[in-house]
Amino acid sequence: MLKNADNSCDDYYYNVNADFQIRNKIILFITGNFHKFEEVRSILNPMGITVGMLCMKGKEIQSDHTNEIAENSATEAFTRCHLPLIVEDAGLFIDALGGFPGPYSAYVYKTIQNKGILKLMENIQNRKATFYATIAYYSQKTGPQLFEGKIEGKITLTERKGNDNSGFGFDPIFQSSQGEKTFAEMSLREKNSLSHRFQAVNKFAQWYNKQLI
Ligand code: ITT
Repeated sequence: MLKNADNSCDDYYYNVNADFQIRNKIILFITGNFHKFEEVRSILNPMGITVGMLCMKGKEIQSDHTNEIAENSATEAFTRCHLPLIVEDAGLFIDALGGFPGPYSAYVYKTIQNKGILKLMENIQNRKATFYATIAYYSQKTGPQLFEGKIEGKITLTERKGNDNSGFGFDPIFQSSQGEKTFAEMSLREKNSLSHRFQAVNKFAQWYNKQLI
């Protein structure tokens, strides 16, 4: 990569490279979560969009809404790598807990994990929960573009995983209202046909493919 002495790159270089990337439908997905990358990749590939993972964690702002967090992260990432990119912010919002863990999902999963959530939900009858996801795309040409997805469901009474131990994060305790299986009991294909991530990524792909015509 051509770099200046201060480690920045010329706009000219970035613009040429960004055009090349756009023409060839290659987008960077800025994430530190390989499971999210795998899901996004397997949704986008059949739609003719190639995505590469770039693990470049920036500062994440505090907000109650995935849109604001995703837009801010995409804008921040673009100022650093100047290439067409997406970021995704997702979270599990539990009705009876006032939307918790919501924007704190990553931290809560790392600390109290699924067992901690089930403990908090002990003796609670209302188990309604919603997964939200926002995909934020950013390129020089378009600026930030947001695409939302959500899926309603409930928190199960116990953790439930499939035989192949698939799923990640809260998948073993989330059962969508569209079926009996938890996300972790579904194959990747099944989860990708209805998840919050699928809804957001699919909206993005429909929009993105129209931009290129
Ligand atoms: P990034 O680097 O992309 O930010 P992250 O793991 O921090 O990765 P998010 O902030 O988008 O991702 O999501 C927060 C947490 O919510 C994530 O770490 C998971 O524990 C959980 N989560 C998100 N999507 C999920 C899904 O489809 N199934 C289960 N858990 C999910």
